[in-house]
Amino acid sequence: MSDYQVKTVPTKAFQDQRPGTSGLRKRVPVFQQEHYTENFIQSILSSIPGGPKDTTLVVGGDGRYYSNEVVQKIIQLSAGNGVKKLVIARDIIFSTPAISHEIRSRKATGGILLTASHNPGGPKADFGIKYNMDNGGPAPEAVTEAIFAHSKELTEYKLVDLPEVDLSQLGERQVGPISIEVIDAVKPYVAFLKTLFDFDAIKAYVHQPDVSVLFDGLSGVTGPYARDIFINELGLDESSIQGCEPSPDFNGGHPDPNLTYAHDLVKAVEEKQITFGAASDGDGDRNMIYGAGAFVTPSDSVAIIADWAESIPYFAKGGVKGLARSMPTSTALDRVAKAKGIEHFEVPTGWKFFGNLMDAGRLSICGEESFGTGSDHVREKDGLWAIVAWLNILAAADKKGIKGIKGVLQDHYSKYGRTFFSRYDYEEVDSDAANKVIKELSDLFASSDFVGSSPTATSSSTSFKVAEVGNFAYTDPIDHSVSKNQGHYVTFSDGSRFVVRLSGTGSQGATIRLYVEKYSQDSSEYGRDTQEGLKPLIEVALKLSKLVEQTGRKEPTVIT
Ligand code: VG1
Ligand code: CO
Repeated sequence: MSDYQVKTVPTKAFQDQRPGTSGLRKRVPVFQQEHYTENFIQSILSSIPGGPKDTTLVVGGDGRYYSNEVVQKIIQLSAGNGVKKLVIARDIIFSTPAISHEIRSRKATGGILLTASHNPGGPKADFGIKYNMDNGGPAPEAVTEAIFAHSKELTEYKLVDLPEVDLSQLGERQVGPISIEVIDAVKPYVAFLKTLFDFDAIKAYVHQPDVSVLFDGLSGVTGPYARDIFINELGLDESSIQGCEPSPDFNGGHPDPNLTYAHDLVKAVEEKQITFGAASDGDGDRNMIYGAGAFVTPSDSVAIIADWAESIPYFAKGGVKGLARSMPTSTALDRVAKAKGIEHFEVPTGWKFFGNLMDAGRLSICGEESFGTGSDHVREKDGLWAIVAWLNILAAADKKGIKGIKGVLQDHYSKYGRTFFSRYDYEEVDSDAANKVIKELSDLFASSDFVGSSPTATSSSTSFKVAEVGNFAYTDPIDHSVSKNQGHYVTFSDGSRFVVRLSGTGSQGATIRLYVEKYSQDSSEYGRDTQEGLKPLIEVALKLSKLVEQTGRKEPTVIT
């Protein structure tokens, strides 16, 4: 050890390293500034509860541009801070849920995840760094705030100068004072999935003559995982996967599985009338389920998985302890929870809020409207898990004569009614204008006669009576920590509502998200187009927030 000198490097603190909804996300040139990345890694290491000394950390990411440079820095800084061992994925390709699983199964101290998720990659695009705890889940606010506080004040960081480590070779080696183990990050995760689901039933289902499958990895991290699942395990042929070669810039695409960015998948599914289409995002924690003529909204997806949980061996065995959704996610899940008499929770946006409930044994299945669905098998949302869960459900439904995605959706609506849901994103809006939109709503909520008033959508002269308003705050039922300012909501007397909040994952300017929801038990509406059904509500939301006036944006950037 004495051969390796720990070097103390003087630095100047940056003031903009506050982790957002899911880690620190900035443009690559920001991370490339001298000391910038080192400072943030040092802040993470210094904020590990109990300190960095003698810890084991799992490291990997979606393989986006600049990943190798950052991993080499992590190795040197970890060595400088007394970390005992780093477990790194071969070529860094490690999906977010698979990292979560690896941390848990190894009982590691935590993990450093290199991803900006669904944001584009490349020299001018986004990079991201996130810390996960020993439960495999994203660091809670107390820890991310400690990282931020540290980053604002640090004056030096510690490293050991080491030669570049070759991350293409499997195996464990000693590099100076630190042990580096390069692992196959795919096999253990796929083996784990096989213990959760009924792969025999899924295999029989996907090989039926009238069933076809197409998965799109959007050139993100899930490619090798999907190949193992769909080709090796389920025995499907090459034509059932696309976009499965991870690329540092996602092949110039936007690795976000929604109707806008996964257009290649949507097009292929419609053209070839594929029964089951699916996609996941850059780091593999999001999913989209889309069959010919049948799109599953993420809000419906989590409700349906909860409703069919008994067909999934993991839940059939362990039971469903509780259900949860993020606040803007539609209330479809709540209706399943009520019907089944299961405890359910509404938490702020971001997966970190589900972890405590899972650790306390009170939550099994949860989801977010942003194409995030998952369970307590890990502590991250899990794209491939959701996709395999759907295949498991379709196999079970098929045996009951309920055919395909459309059949499962119709069956669900006839049991529970239909929740129409849509999100409008206004990306890279001027920050001042975005703040004015929020201020507009705050002022409106403070006025004494707003609750009880009936704003009208002029185009259809539909009016909605305001029943309740607020800025969502959450008290964690387990550790009683309070998270305030989590989104402005207006609920109307017919149960419909809208929510406005600012994104915490953007890297430039501000992104305003507008979420609208309407519930219907009128079966003549079940087949209706979502945007049509929500039109009057959207009009009212835009009017009340003065969004168009304040931002100059007539149309959103993305509608999901
Ligand atoms: C968005 C989504 C949120 C999700 C987060 C991270 O956050 O709305 O539901 O948990 O992204 O997902 P925000 O603050 O931009 O609305 V991922 O796949 O980017 O890790
Ligand atoms: Co993601």
